[in-house]
Amino acid sequence: MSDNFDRYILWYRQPAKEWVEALPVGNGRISAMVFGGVEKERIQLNEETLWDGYAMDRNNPEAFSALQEVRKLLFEGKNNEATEIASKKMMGIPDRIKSYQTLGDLTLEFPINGEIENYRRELDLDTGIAKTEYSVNGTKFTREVFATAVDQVIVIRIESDKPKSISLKGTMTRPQEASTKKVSDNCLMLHGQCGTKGVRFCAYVLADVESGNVNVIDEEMSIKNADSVTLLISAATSYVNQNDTSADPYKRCQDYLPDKSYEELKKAHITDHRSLFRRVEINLGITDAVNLPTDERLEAFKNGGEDPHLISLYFQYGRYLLMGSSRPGCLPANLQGIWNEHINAPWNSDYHTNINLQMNYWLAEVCNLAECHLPLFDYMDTLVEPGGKTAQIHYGARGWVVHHLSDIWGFTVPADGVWGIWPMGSAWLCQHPFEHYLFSGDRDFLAKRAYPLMKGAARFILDFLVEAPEGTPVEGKLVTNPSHSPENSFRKPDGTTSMFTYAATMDLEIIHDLFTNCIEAIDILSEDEPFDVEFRAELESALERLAPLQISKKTGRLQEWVEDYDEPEPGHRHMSHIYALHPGRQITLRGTPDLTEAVRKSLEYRLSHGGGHTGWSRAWLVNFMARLEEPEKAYSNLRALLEKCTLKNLFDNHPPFQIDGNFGGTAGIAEMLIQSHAGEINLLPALPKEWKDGYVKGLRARGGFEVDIYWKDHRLEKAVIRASLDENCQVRAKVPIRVEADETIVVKDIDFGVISFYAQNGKIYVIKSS
Ligand code: FUC
Repeated sequence: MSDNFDRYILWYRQPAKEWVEALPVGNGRISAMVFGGVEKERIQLNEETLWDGYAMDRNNPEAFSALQEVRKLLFEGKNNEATEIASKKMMGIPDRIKSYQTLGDLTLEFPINGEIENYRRELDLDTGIAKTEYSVNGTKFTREVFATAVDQVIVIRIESDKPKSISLKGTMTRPQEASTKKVSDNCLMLHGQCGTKGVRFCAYVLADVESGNVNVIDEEMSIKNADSVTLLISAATSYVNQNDTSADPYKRCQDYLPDKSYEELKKAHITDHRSLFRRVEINLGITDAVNLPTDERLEAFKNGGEDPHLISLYFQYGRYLLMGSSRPGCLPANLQGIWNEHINAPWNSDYHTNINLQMNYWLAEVCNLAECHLPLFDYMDTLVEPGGKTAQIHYGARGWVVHHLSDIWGFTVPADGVWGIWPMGSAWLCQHPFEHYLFSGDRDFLAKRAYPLMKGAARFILDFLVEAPEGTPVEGKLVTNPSHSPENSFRKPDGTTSMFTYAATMDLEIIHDLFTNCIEAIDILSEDEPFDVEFRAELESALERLAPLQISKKTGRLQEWVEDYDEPEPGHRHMSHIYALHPGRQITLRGTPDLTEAVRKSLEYRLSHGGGHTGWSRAWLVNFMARLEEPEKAYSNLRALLEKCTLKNLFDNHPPFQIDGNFGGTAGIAEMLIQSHAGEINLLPALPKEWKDGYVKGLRARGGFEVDIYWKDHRLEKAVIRASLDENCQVRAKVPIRVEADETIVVKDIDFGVISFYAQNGKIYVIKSS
């Protein structure tokens, strides 16, 4: 089987009727959704810093004094009284976030005199170019759109095979707070401001016309009888950081406009794009369905057809979308990545930190896009200061805290409702920089970037933990209070329901993860000389005293709450208490068999009550089932993700569109093919029968490894492991394996299908099944 980069194409026989059929391009900072209309082309634009709102102090000075009272009531089982006080006194002021917004639309109108034939539009994931083609009266027209990270503009190229046949009218509009203006005879500008105190923004469209002529009159650009047209769109706002919106968007827009030809821009763009995209190649099998337009393929798949290549395409699309929405130096991918047509987006297209933002990055390391992970760490850095104030004012704690959502203005207070009092966002986020270290082995990053963030988040938790009083099921243990199992509620024996409690299982798991990661980091950084000894001791003793995970005596399931409550919504989309299985690693198939059995039961129960009904929830199930090494269950959830939660342009449908399902789904596919969270590289841990022959090249494993895996007849054939560190390498497969290595390497056969050897930086090891 050979590489098939030329097959990663989404294509359609008709223009997009709605936004969720349009095709996305993005460079991490600016983006476009291309509709591909023939007479009227809509190109909807975004700039990642165009958020409503501004920085403000939202801390609630009453919160800390209410905390003691709320804690007491929760320990006494007076959940509803605690809810009432907390809702009044512990929320941020104000407790609502503002929306990430559209920049506006570029509309291009083309005079069409004749019949339209041979229409096709596509998005080539390997080049990052969206293309629309059609002919009119025998003249062929082609349009290309791409967002280049090299030159920071969106490039639109219009060509035809007949001289002087391109004419168009172009306008730029936005639903509110903007106007358009002529800049010069070939440049039009859209500009405005969010409210009176928000960011100022601006977008330029600059035309370069070959023969023919171009003119801007009032608010319209008009191009007549050209051979070809190149339109460059630059966009910027006044946002510098959460406290500074003093940049000049006009100057930024002018500076971004490159002095390069279309050919030069395209060449540089493709080289850059492929340098990331081509690191991973996947082939799960190819059927005739590969020749169908993407919407028809998806429909056939929904009707029960098998199309393994559609899953390869979906996988690569996840990588493509991360590249488009999260490049170094930019903001991280939000709930819609970077693509949003609304002024008031669903959930404000914000950063939800009780799963969604984290899920956006589950694929980053394993799918070989580690640099696309960096915006998340830069963003976390910006939350340390405001999160430190919130920690102090709301909880009297040191360190930094983030609750269940945030924005680009340093929002760290509890928001929305009482379920927003969930001070675990920072702790969960800190898994990410540590994972970045685990995959790369970059000690400098660990010392300078990851550990300081982790330590601050752990500092907060250490101060936040309290001892459970006498009479509670975990008496004498350290617990969180107040606490939530994100967005889920429970029913107490007296029939009342609540969400608000202490010691929800997820908190304990996140804390376990954070503290063990901190201890591991301290040990690594202590190799030359002891480091943070006292803090390490504090973490160890807190871990020992932390309330344990509990398996229900009644049901055998892992308890979601400190007491074995009933659930009003047993199929709830959040499966927070299973965090320890994924993305955590406290529960592993071979390391903790009893807990594994309990989470298996919990998941079965959730699923049998309609669990996984939103896109991201379904994607999480794929990851869970992969970790349980249940190939068919992982596959059936992946199928359901495509069947029930995927739009025509392959965007994830929560509903509505929310990008986490794409990213979580891609991560889940990777997790079915390789895992490395349990101290070994597990090859093909959950390969379903539907993927008979195939390969995946360039996935990464913790310990600095890059891995290619080939299989035939559902059986591992060969794996190639490239080491980038000197590191022990333990490999597991479902068949007996051996490693081809030189004699200097000592190989231990540990068990059936498990070998171990010491890998050296720069060397390549070939694993063969025997
Ligand atoms: C959480 C989820 C919702 C949605 C929102 C953005 O609140 O419970 O399903 O994904 O985030």
